[in-house]
Amino acid sequence: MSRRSTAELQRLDAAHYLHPFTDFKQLAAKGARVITGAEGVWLTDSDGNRILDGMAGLWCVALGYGRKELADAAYRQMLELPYYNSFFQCAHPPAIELAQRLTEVTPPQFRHVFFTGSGSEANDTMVRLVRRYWQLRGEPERNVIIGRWNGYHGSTVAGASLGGMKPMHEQGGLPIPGIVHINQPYWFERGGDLSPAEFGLRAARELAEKIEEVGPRRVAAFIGEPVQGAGGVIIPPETYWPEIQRICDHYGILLVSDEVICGFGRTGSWFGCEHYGTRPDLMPIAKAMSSGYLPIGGLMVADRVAEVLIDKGGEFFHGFTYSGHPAACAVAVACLDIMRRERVVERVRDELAGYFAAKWRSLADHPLVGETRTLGLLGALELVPAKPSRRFFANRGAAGGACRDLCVANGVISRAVYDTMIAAPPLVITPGEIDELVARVARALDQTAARVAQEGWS
Ligand code: PXG
Repeated sequence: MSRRSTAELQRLDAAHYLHPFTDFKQLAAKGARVITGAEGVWLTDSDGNRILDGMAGLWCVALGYGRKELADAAYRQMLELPYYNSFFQCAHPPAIELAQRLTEVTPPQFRHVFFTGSGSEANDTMVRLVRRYWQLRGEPERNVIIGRWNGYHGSTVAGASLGGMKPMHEQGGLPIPGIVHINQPYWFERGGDLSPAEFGLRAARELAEKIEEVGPRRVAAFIGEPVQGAGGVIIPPETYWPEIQRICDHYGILLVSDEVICGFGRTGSWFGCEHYGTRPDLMPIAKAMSSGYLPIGGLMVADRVAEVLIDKGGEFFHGFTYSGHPAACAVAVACLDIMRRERVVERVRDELAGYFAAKWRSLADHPLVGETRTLGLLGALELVPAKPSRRFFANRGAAGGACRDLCVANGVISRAVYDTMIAAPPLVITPGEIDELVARVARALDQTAARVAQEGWS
């Protein structure tokens, strides 16, 4: 698109462009990394460097870059019908087809979807729909939704409120009323002397305690990511989710499985809830649904909720201009078709997950690495000041930030959540590319260790 030099692009960027989750002044001083192209799992920047995308964009580019079939689907749809809405009793083929395709790949309780433009909008939709559901059930006082500290459910007012990112709350007078939080199932930080299995149960039982504290007749729903993504790839002990399901059933509250990251194969199952055996009533989805090629999200609604809304609901006063955007839907249909045809999810489950786990685990020998964990194609490394210990660095985040920059210098994108390093590559990565990813991260770890020693971080 542009033949401007890197310096010129950086100058214009600093002058005009406010980036998401960014310290504007700091970035303007440093200059943004400008990505100009990509193919497969490889990004190209404006200086011509090739970088292995260990984060699949932002956890979304499941099928990798350069998929002509997805571009063709968008192009064809844009010529045929670039836009029409689904308000006022209209519909169009791509949205209808996508709704039907989604019910084929999601768990059997889901036969309806509400489309949105993003994961945040999916979660806003969830809040409105859950509250409407309980009104219609004759229990309007059931309007409290329980989320988790350090969960992430988006950046809109409701999404950020459902999430448990305290720095986000502090900047915005959040959470909104009617949203409360329990602790996360983060054994590395909070497990103490408990085994992961014991800790998983204890963490889940905080939900029952919170329900009792709020009042069992006031709680509408619980929301959680099967594996917390943005919070640091926090893979809960296997005991956690079954106990959460039991508690939701016991109190009769709705279970919301936020599948924006875990959905569409990331964990080696189609949806994270299937890996953990829960039966959610609602599932926000987005990201890999279109492999990120066009923005789209949605809320899957289970029959027992949909039936109430449909039979008793009347008009639901909610929707977005781009709910079910035709081109985005056409791309998502093509994306799901490729996933099924190429057996992408099965390949993650049967071939790549084990390979990735073994390679990633080899990093546990590094002096800086206190724990490695993986599920499917999600990986995390905990950087620690001393082994064997689950103690964090005193200046939390410095080592992680350094490691992230050194990863890029070594030609691989990783993400640091404080001192947790993360990998979530495209699901089409090859074993050879996994070797390359891990080798590059290993080099970055060596250089980070040198930096830690030099700075005296402990
Ligand atoms: N739910 C979950 C579980 C997410 O991970 C959202 C909802 C919101 O989706 P939208 O499409 O509104 O962004 C997300 C988004 C990161 C990062 O740095 C993670 C997300 C978004 C941006 C950055 O890890 N997740």
